Amino acid sequence: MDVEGKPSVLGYRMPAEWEPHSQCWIGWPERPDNWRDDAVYAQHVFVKVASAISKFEPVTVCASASQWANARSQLPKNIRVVEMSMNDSWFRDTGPTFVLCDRSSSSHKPEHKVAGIDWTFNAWGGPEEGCYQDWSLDVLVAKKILDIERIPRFQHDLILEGGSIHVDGEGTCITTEECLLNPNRNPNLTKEQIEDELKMYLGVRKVIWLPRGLFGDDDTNGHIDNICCFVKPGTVVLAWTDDESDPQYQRSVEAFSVLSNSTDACGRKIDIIKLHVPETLYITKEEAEGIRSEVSHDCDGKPRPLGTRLAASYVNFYIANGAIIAPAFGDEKRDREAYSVLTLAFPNHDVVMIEGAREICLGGGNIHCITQQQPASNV
Ligand code: KQY
Repeated sequence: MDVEGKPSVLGYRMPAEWEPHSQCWIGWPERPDNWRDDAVYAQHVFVKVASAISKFEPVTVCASASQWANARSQLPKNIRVVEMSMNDSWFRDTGPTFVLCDRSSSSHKPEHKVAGIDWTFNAWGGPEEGCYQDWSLDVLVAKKILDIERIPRFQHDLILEGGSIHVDGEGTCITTEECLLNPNRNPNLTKEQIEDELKMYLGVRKVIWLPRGLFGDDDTNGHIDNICCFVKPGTVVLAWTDDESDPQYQRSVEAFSVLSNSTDACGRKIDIIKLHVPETLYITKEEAEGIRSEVSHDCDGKPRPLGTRLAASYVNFYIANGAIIAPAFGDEKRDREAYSVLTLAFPNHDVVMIEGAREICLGGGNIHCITQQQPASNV
């Protein structure tokens, strides 16, 4: 059911990811021009991610009609598998951004405490610059999820993906100029107009703009969820490198400088925890050869040639109820360091590192990008 009006005016706000969830939504990967070897390796890692999350909160995995039986057979019984068509499986970006109305002071008491924003999706940049040409099924994902759950939907014409925003639940949003001001998203809107929409829809009072996202995150034009995220109000983790010769260095320094000169919506200075990126990873010959677009021309996915640097970052983790589900890249030193940094940053959460997350990275994102939390309504 569609709702008229702006979420914040009706008392809704986007909760922080660490607030309680009723479940997590994940799509099932299958397109052979994005996921190598007909997605078999990606599917194994999606199973690991879904299984890890399901130890902490309910998980629903959505799979196409032709993949439903395969997904069902690979996923543990405690995970619900529902049939849903899609062009690819990035539910952070195609799923709804859930909002919650929990303010006891709100004069407006909506019938539903949880609602969802259905942003407009153009496959990360439209026909010229996006990741594929046909996203007609992706644009229905948010609506289908909200329908399944009988949750009201706010439709928005703004082109925006969930991976391009992070909130602290207390009025602050962080995003990147590289993505949200990219002419391939909303060329007719000014920065101020985009900021106003974020305020009205997410219920935030302040937007902090980092200039750029992670080096090499070209699929998304620098989503925030690969470079920086809140771990609690007033504190962020920031993807970092000590290697001054790495093009990532300037990006991290730039972001550090903006954050350290910013205050959040409550007037707090921002504490920054550095989270070093893994050793630089590149697409191998074997991996490139397994991607269908590299061997035939009947697929419309963005090419992923041998030698391309992967946009690998530990910041792309999911905050489940009581756990952090984070990528491990097989870099022993940095994986261990990431585990320690995240354990200190989230003292009340278990940290679960998912081996083999490189497979998700090969598709252009990571664990945060493939998950979408639904907030609990009984709070
Ligand atoms: O970063 C994300 N939120 C999604 C990555 C999508 C990549 C598409 N190939």
